[in-house]
Amino acid sequence: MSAKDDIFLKPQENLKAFEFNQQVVEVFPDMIERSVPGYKSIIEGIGQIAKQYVQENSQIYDLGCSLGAASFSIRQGVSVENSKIIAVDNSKAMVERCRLIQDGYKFSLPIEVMEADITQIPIRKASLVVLNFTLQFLPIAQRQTLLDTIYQGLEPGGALILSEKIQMAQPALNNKIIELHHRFKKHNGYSDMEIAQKRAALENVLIPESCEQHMARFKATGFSQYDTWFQHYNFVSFLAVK
Ligand code: GEK
Repeated sequence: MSAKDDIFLKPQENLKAFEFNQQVVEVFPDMIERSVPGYKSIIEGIGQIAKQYVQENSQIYDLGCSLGAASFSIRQGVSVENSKIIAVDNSKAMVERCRLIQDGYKFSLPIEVMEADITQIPIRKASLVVLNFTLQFLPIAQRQTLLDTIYQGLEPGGALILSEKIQMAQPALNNKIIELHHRFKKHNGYSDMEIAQKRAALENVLIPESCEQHMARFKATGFSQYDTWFQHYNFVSFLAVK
């Protein structure tokens, strides 16, 4: 059990842009579960999808791994020869806590936790790449280049799982879905002020795109098959196969 997320509970006069710092690390599991509809199901699904796509003698990348929940789900279900997970995050606080958690468990699939910017690392011999709610934090201009790098590094038959908060293409419907998401957060114990302050802190930090934009990017990258495998309100997960 992680500590309860109360970061935006009190009114903040000088609201700063959201950062993945030590304060966030301390409450992260609680924060993500109470904020992202379907998070647990997606993590579980990633483990199941991994069983279908992870190959022997390959690498699995968990990009923007935070505390390594997706890696953990994959490690629990997959046992193949000579493969390993490379879990990457550019938040020092996240990486330190992730190492501590992952080192506490022994699975046949080893894990290497790296502190790095996911736009700066090579992707090699990959059978599975996971971007679980990470691409949305990159400037839009860098997103195609990252997908190209991932595609180049994937083995034939390898897969990319991309989970994102999305924006509906039609504004009226988009507003209704945002309202439903806010109700979901309220139901999970966040106050209106917490919801409003978090939203403001994420402005220009988390930049959502539409499903159509993600699909167009998969096509431009060259993926042979791609579609959604999960959606709850404006939270979607895609599977793309090389
Ligand atoms: C999970 N995948 O629990 N390079 C490396 N890491 C980055 C970068 C970057 N350029 N930009 C952001 N991050 C996780 C949840 S959280 C999603 C992912 C959320 C990292 C950032 O430090 C943070 O840990 C993560 O991406 C996003 O399955 O909190 O909404």
